[in-house]
Amino acid sequence: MAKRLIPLALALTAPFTPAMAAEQDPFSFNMTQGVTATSFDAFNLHMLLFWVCLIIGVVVFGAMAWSLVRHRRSRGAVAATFHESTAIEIIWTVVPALILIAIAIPATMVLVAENAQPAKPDVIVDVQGSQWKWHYKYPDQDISFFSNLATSSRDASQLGAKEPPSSAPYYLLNVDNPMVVPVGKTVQIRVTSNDVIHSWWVPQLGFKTDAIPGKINNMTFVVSKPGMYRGQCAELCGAGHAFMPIVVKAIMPAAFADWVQKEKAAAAATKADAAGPWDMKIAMAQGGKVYGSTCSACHQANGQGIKGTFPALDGMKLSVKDHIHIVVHGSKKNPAMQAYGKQLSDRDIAAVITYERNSWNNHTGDLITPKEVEAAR
Ligand code: HEC
Ligand SMILES: [Cu+2]
Repeated sequence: MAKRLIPLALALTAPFTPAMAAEQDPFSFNMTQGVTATSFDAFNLHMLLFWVCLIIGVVVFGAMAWSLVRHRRSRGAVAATFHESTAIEIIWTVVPALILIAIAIPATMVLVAENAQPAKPDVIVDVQGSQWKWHYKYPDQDISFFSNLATSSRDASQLGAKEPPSSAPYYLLNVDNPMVVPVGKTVQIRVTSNDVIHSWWVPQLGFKTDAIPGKINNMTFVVSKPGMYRGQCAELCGAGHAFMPIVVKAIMPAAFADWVQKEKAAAAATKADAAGPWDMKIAMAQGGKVYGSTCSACHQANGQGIKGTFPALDGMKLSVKDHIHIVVHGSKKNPAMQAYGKQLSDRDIAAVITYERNSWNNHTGDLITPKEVEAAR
């Protein structure tokens, strides 16, 4: 018995050895300390309460064990027969009440501190949840982009019972475009939703913020060290709930400034491209990308859809006109098929429709132009 207990005891103490405290440690049973003041506060509160609970446990179980041993029958103990003790009733009501009040004070202080909003944050990010991706907009920097589940995770999620391949690290926790924030700066996020309730949750930042249609929830944080911090939507929001992870990439302010410049240049390049040449090859390449990030969650990479839920696009008989219409304006019958006119550019829509009409067993040869899409808006 003792022999078996030793490895168990070692396993239990292992998480407390410094070597094991490393990030992403699967044997670390404690909650993350995180990288923001909020998460530090939450962690310290958690440890304080942990010790309070431990002491209460030791006192209660100690008293029980002592009584059992002390008043055992072999010692000739005779049970007392008294009923009702006002003194005891008062003690076991008042003492826990005092403990609860004592706990409530630091807990409330953490909650209040967490919700304090600074007058002037360094960076503002508008976060919008939608089925099933996040949209990030930096109003002051004039940057905005969608953050979709990474294609490697998307493809691996379609393997059925097979293990995801090693080419899909951070399976279901990786995105194509992470939210980027500067380390050491005050970042305010303003969270809302485009459809149903989502919740923006990154454990290492120390909070969850609900994304509610028609309402904006603010949250402020300062990330203390560079890194990739991963989270997920934390409000059940439909079939793709597990497929809208969150990745926050925290980088030094100088690198952040570079990133802002790069994003701006890329946006300008896309704008310039919009006037550039348009042919089957360009449309298919761009369409494949848009399809992989935006459409394959439902219609699947192989165009087969999911029987009874999302229609197959492989072998579809849609006219060009109807095809453009449903992608731009969405489906009245089934809101899962959103109006992508609001989310994608004319070029992206023309590309993805061209891609759908010329992939799998579809060989229509139709090349849709951005002009046709614009006309259908
Ligand atoms: C959230 C799930 C979802 C996503 C993402 C999605 N669709 Fe759909 N799509 C649907 C559903 C559901 C329908 C069926 C609508 C109906 O019954 O009216 C549909 C229908 C369609 C149809 C009509 C098929 C037919 O044969 O009538 C086309 C074309 C289509 N989608 C293209 C796209 C494109 C292009 C994208 C990406 C830009 C996309 N879809 C993304 C759910 C989705
Ligand atoms: Cu969600």
